[in-house]
Amino acid sequence: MLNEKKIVVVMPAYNAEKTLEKTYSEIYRDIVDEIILTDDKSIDNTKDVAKDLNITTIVHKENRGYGGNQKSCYTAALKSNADIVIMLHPDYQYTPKLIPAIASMLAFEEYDAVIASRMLSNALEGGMPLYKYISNKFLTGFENLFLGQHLSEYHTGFRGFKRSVLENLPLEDCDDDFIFDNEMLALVCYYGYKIGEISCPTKYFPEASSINFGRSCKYGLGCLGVSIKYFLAYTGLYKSKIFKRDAKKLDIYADLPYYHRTNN
Ligand SMILES: Nc1nc2c(ncn2[C@@H]2O[C@H](COP(=O)(O)OP(=O)(O)O)[C@@H](O)[C@H]2O)c(=O)[nH]1
Ligand SMILES: [Mg+2]
Repeated sequence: MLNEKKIVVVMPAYNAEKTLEKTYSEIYRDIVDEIILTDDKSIDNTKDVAKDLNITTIVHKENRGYGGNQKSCYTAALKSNADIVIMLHPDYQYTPKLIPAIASMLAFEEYDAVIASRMLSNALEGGMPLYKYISNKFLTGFENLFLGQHLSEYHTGFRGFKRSVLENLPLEDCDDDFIFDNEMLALVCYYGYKIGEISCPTKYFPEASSINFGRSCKYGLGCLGVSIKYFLAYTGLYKSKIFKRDAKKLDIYADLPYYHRTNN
């Protein structure tokens, strides 16, 4: 708890058995009330490593993709009565030691959403491939222009949200693949929530980065599309699916395939 707010860390996992324990061991438990991992039908033993660590574990029956996995993360966190939800990748790419910093920005109500930015830190020194660095800079410039923001990046996988953001955004209608992250941030802006940033060291090593050049290109093009759709919706010219008034929110009453539950 922090400022009487329940803090829940969610981890969207896919083949994270090698890095999960190390990531988990660096989570500062004094303020984190619960940790939830959603396993998107990994082909390794992620779910049992999570269970052995006594992490609340959900295992998808089918592989849904990174966005689909996050939908389960946030639904589970809302079901657990989280006030503050922090997404941390279990691939040990982002340092868990900054969870208290992110949590305090949200728990003391200064911000509605927080992103931990690699671009304010050591992205290249941390081993981010040059093509990803350049694309990140380009996409960030493009998105800032179309979304009217001043963010240092839109592509980090280390983020925190207040409960109300997860309840109000139409996340169910967002994509099930990687572009989910970008759609979600665009919606955060569209709904007028306040976004804070902190700098965050990052590390690139084989287990922490599996996305290849082809998938990165697809993601990059998707980001350009999200910015343009945002702009069209904002100016009232055309509202695409996620920007429509009746776009679907997460269903907090949905049944989730729990594999292991902690008692807290
Ligand atoms: N659900 C799902 N998640 C995936 C898949 N591939 C990667 N991920 C997750 O997506 C996140 C980002 O992928 P990663 O390979 O680490 O990308 P990078 O760090 O941006 O180079 C990680 O938390 C992975 O566990 C997939 O096919 N399905
Ligand atoms: Mg990674």
